[in-house]
Amino acid sequence: MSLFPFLLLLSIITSCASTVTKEVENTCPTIACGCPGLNGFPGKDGHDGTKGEKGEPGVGLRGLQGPPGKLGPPGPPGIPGSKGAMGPKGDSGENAECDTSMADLEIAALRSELNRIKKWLSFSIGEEVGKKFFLSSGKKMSFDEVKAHCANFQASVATPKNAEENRAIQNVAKDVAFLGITDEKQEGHFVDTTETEQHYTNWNTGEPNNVDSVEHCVVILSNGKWNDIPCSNPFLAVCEFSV
Ligand SMILES: [Ca+2]
Ligand SMILES: [Ca+2]
Repeated sequence: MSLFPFLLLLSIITSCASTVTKEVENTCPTIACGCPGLNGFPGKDGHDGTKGEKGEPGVGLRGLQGPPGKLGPPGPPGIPGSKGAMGPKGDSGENAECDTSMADLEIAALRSELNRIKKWLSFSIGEEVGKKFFLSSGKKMSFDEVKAHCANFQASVATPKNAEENRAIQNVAKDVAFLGITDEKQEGHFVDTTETEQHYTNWNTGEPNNVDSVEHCVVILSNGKWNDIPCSNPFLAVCEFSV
């Protein structure tokens, strides 16, 4: 066998190897010398990088505001607030006039009833003259006791200011009775129980005589005439009531 072809092939390989060695040394890509390889698979994703800074607002137009959302469910009741200050008194109600009318009717009814009672009393034991009504308890007592007795009934001792009243007291008493007239504070100066001078008088003959200088009270006799007597003597109590 001839060695020529073998030597020729060896020469080519050596030449090529020499050329490759030189190009590698000259950073020549290996691909220039051989067939290109297949591309490898993509590598795995890397880890997320750090969050970047907030960017600048965009320059586009802002969109229109959307419609309001649906009404949410009612919340739980809140804590009761503190009590407020009391307000001013209100106006009278519509029934005030009605109440007043009822009160007027009741007063009118009471007055009517009172007048009926007064007529019964006048018919039996009392006497009414003008705005005075005279009544006797039929009891005899001292002048101070008569004053207290009448005051106990919101009345005063009968004191005639004219002949008509004197006649009414005479009719009620039917006996000797005290009048609300004295000269205890100043002898001979007769005043009524309010210390007002007594102008009307109806003295009996020879009176007032102030016997023994102790007669400082006044009584009405059965004939309607007056006599001054000691205040401590007991006589009928006749009281006068305002009507
Ligand atoms: Ca006297
Ligand atoms: Ca006398």
